[in-house]
Amino acid sequence: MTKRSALGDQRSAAAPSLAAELEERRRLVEDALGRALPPESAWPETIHRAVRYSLFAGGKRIRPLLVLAAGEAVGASRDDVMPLACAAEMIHTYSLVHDDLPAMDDDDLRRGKPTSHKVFGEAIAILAGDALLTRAFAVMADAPRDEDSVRLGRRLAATAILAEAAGTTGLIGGQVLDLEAEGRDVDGPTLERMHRAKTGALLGACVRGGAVLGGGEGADLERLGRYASAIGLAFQVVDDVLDETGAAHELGKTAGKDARAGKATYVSVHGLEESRRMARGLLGEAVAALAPLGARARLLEGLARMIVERRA
Ligand code: GRG
Repeated sequence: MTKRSALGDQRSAAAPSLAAELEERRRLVEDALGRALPPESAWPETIHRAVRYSLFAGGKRIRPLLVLAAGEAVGASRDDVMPLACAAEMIHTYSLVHDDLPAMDDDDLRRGKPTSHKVFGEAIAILAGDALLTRAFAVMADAPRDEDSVRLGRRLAATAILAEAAGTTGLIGGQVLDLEAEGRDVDGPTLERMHRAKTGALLGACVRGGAVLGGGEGADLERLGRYASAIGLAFQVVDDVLDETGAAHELGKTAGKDARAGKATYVSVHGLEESRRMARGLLGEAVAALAPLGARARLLEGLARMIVERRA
């Protein structure tokens, strides 16, 4: 069977060397996430099993990779930005666990596995989401004893960026808009606002937060902010395209669910081809914003292409 990307072509998402570099960083993230959480055997075992079940269910780790790539773009070491990489993935996973609950999107399948509430029950799934959100900020606050005031300041600034993205003007606000939009006609600007808050805010925070935590300054931060804004929206446009065109076994979640639920998506509002055109346009904006950074932004550029050309 021929596999097609979200843009409808057969390009591979990442060149082999880039794919290997991303894979190396992904492994570092897996290790760091493993260390950032209590083991399954820690009391109370049930909650730690539930947290690890969702966090290690096979996510693509796009958000941590964006943090590491943003750090590299401003010359930071991986260790400098790893706390934010882990915290962002924990917040992302919490949002998926809660989004899948019967009171929200009511989904049975996530990352190719039964959802948390299907395995552990609703109460534990709610608490697992809460635990991930709480742990994320504990990880950000866990500064080495000898951390100097400049680094502490960066840590605080990155934490504020993350908190804002997770809060009522970001993830939560977008989810509220999404719930309120169900069964209603939604226009293009409202849909864009919803997507930017629900999905774009956290992705953007990974880039901007990674740059700030890594010591980026001035024009670099402004350029990375423009990149973050473009890929944040592009991610959800592509998700809408994949929901229309993808298969459940490729997506690891229920395909076509938004369309069946009568939810407004980029495809329902703008059509499939226009949505693909918009995704390409946003990719172009993201790549253009990176141009002055040269080779330092190579990974960020690769991730932008991966986001727009992905199949799941
Ligand atoms: C419950 C506070 C709260 C918010 C929920 C993020 C979200 C808001 C809902 C999740 C469902 C959804 C459609 C999210 C949009 C973002 C998205 C496409 C998430 C999937 O991200 P991937 O593809 O997933 O990076 P993996 O599993 O690879 O990490």
